[in-house]
Amino acid sequence: MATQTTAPISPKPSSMELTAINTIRTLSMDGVQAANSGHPGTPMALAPVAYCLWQQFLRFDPQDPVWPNRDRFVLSNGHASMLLYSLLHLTEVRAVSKDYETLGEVSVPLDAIKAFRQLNSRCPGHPEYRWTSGVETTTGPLGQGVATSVGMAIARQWLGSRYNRPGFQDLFDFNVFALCGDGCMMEGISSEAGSLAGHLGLSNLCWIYDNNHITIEGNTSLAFTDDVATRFIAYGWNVTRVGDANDLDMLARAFRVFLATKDRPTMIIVDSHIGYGAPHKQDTSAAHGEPLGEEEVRLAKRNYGWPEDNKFYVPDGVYDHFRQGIGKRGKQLRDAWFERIVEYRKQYPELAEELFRMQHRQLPEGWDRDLPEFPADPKGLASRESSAKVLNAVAKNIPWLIGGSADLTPSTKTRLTAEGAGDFSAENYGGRNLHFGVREHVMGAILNGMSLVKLRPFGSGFFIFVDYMRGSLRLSALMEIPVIYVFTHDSIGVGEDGPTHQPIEQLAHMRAMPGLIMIRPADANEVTEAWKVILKLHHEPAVLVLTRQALPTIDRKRYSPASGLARGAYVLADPPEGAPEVILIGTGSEVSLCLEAYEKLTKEGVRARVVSMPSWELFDDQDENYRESVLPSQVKARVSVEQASGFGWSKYTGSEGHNVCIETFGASAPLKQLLKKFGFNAENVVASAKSQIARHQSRN
Ligand SMILES: Cc1ncc(C[n+]2csc(CCOP(=O)(O)OP(=O)(O)O)c2C)c(N)n1
Ligand SMILES: [Mg+2]
Repeated sequence: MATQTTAPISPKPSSMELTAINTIRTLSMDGVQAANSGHPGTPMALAPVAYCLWQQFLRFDPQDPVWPNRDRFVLSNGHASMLLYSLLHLTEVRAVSKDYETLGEVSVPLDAIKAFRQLNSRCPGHPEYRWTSGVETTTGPLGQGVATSVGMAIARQWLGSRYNRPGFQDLFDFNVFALCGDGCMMEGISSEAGSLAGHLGLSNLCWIYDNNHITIEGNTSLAFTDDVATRFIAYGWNVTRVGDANDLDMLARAFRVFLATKDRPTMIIVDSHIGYGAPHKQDTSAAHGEPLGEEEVRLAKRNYGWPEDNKFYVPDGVYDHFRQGIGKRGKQLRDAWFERIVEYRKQYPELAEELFRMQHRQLPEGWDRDLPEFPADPKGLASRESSAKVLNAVAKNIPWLIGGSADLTPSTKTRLTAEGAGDFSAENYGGRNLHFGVREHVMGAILNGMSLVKLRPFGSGFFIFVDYMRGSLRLSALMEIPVIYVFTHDSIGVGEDGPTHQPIEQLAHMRAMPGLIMIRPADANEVTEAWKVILKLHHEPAVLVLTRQALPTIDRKRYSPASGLARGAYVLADPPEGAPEVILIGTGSEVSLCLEAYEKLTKEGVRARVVSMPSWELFDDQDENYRESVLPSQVKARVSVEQASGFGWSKYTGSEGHNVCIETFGASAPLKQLLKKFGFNAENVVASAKSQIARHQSRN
């Protein structure tokens, strides 16, 4: 039985401040109660923290929630979503269209709060970017929000470095605030993020840690006794404490300390009481993730001096109070910024044009003018090598295409070499080559943060380690943002490194993820075409899967042009005469093997077709006629060839087709031996093709 530990309401706030804070609390409680599910306790506890930040400090214009130089607020403890929805509602944040136009209507009307967690409500269980204007990033998987905030802070430093000019020193000077809890602090990604943010000295970054000692299973003493302050001091952060979440003066002081700190990120550790004011549930895990219950809601409201039976009650003057605070300040700042931009455009027309395009996710004129074409070459080059050439050809023309690797740039070949590209560091925020260190998980989240600020970020690594960053990558897809992932060492082609480094099920993983475009090009010219597709994406993250080993550059005079890549799959070779008896479908490094088998089959008079299928997703997007023209339904003899798990291939080969694939964890040996062991040679593909033809003939 919980003890009655209700702390007294702090006498410090003015009555209007307290009314506003309690409105946030009670809206949150009522929303959760109406849904009969959700997390009431943390919004109740953190209402004063969020109130103080938004009302006094946040440079955010509710009427234009996409103004580029706005401060970013990230709710990393996304389960406390009602806190954010209450703020968005009370500050009357406007809805924004997909084309970034502000609409007249509010983003979160009271009815949406009443429909918290119901189908199509603007208030889903956890905050979702692209669904609710004013939500800066999707949060819910703990740790992702704080990690993403680092990307936003990096993006702002980069923007400042490139676009702040004499007379416009503060064109980009926004701050990034992230509110987080014990869960975020426990997740490993927050350590990766804190470590890198400290290293980079991101003084525009402020995390507010809700130190309430409660998680789902009970008190944090069950599993978490870190000295968080010391941990972050060790990361190079400025750490400050507020002993009472209700103490607006101390909170304001802490935010001022943050603003005055110019050489490192700041963490404000705030002690709070989850379920603040609920007589039986305060300070218990019961307040974390279940509705308080009608009676407890009533008692908590009584504690706040609130009308007990009023639901979704916004007292007179509350909206106006926010209008006079964050509303007025935000609008002034926003209007002044846009006035400056008019001047900026006069003095720096080219930079202003860049900004406009970037902020609308457009590409510069002529971005693709230097794309390389590769001559046929039986020896060829690794797709990581051709990709390096293409990447640098486009990066030259797209200044805000920036990225890096988790300590593998020499292997992934993603270094930008254009003049002045440089390295991003605490001493040079204008660098375009980022060093994420050996931190894949946070690399993904940082890319998300940079993309949310509208840079065009890419990150690279070994394909196998996509497993370490899947959580972040999933959020790129869920948020529908065009982050670019470049993964090399894509198969047993890595050879001697063995099973720990040989991707098997990773292609299937990526293909199962909605909203993601994966491309595994067959040769250098497909690499060029792949980048063309990727850079034009607006709403999908892309995964480019590349080889370590050399791939022949296919003779495009003899076989079809690589431009077919844009349709996901295309006929690369057909029988000299007549309809095909068998279709060989390959991706990436296996396409040239299919061609080799095709030549042998053709010599023997077998009518084979080769389909290069670099992207399932792009192919599935084509109309039925096209798909039928590539994979005619009457040709049932089909062989897929891919150095990975066969999972999913029956979608194209049919349940009676054959998949040359790998269903174990690979092996450590020179590639030649591996190809033999796993049957990736022309003889095996030819034999598979013939047995397919025989099998399906015997059925007719
Ligand atoms: C990666 C991840 N793991 C698990 C969860 C499920 N979960 C949601 S909230 C929570 C406990 C969070 O505790 P804390 O951050 O202290 O939040 P508080 O209850 O104090 O608001 C857990 C385990 C999650 N959302 N994300
Ligand atoms: Mg907690």
